[in-house]
Amino acid sequence: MPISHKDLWIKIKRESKGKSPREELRLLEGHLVDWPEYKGPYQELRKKLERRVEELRKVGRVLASHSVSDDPFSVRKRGLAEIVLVGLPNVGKTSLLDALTGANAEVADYPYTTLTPNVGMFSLGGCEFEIVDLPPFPDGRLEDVHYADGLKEACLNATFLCVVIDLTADRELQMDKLRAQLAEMGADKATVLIGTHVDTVGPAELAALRELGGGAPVFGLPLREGERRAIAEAFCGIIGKIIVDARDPVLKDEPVAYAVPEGASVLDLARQIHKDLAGRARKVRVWGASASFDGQGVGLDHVLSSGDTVEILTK
Ligand SMILES: Nc1nc2c(ncn2[C@@H]2O[C@H](COP(=O)(O)OP(=O)(O)OP(=O)(O)O)[C@@H](O)[C@H]2O)c(=O)[nH]1
Ligand SMILES: [Mg+2]
Repeated sequence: MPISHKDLWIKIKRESKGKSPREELRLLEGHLVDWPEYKGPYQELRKKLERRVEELRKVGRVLASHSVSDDPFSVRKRGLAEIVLVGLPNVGKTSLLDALTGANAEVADYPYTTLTPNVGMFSLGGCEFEIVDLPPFPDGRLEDVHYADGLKEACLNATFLCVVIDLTADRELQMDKLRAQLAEMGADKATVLIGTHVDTVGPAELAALRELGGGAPVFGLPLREGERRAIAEAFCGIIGKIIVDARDPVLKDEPVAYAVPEGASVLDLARQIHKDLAGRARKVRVWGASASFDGQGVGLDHVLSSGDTVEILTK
């Protein structure tokens, strides 16, 4: 009785788990040599494996031959901060990138899906952060993967790290493995924690992740309503900024979020919105924590708080 294509796929996935890309390439090449002659779904599966093998070979070539200028791990910084996603294989790093940035990077129930960094911009109004989805940290030791130098380069260059933990697996073990490898690199940076698979395990597991975070902000995937904003606020907190909303008092349309330095005044915000706005401002009204009451009239020197909404009237 031949093995069904489904069982064959499960077997290959199980064998690939935790393997480095080089080991996985060897494994898949071996399977393709012995591939059954059956048609239909076996042929589909074969095509899938061939695509994967081609990708693994390409990455091997790129990494073997890269020069400083085309190093895929050397990412040009854009936006307010460059944040790298760090996690063990198959925990949901690329899913997080896609959810935050709308990128359409490949997500698969397969370890080492990502072999070179995927980059996207996470935007919230006028606040933009660069998110770099890295290939996985290995389950074992850093030197087990051929791209260890790239991981180190990306982590050392990043503004800070976002550690991604699969809540269906052992949280503590994942944290220990990642911390050990980050310490080995000397990448002792501020972090935000993201627990994935909250839809499977429930919010209590996410709350338990807080105990491991040592005070780091913690969020979950799938993202909940309003979580993009909360994540952007946490990112801003790490770089000493707050998010305030500016609303056009004439159009009364949706407010636009801006990141301003902590302690910034209305004047600072006005300059950020438009270089001429501060000079033309006639009246300012504020809603939120810095206002004594909703819609309080304030001067340009009024110091803003996180989450304030500001209207700057020019006539
Ligand atoms: N239900 C559920 N599935 C998720 C979640 N996050 C990720 N997944 C699934 O987990 C699998 C792995 O997700 P990826 O985003 O590719 O994981 P990764 O960490 O980028 O994987 P590598 O690049 O291989 O290290 C995919 O099948 C995803 O659909 C989640 O929050 N909930
Ligand atoms: Mg990935």
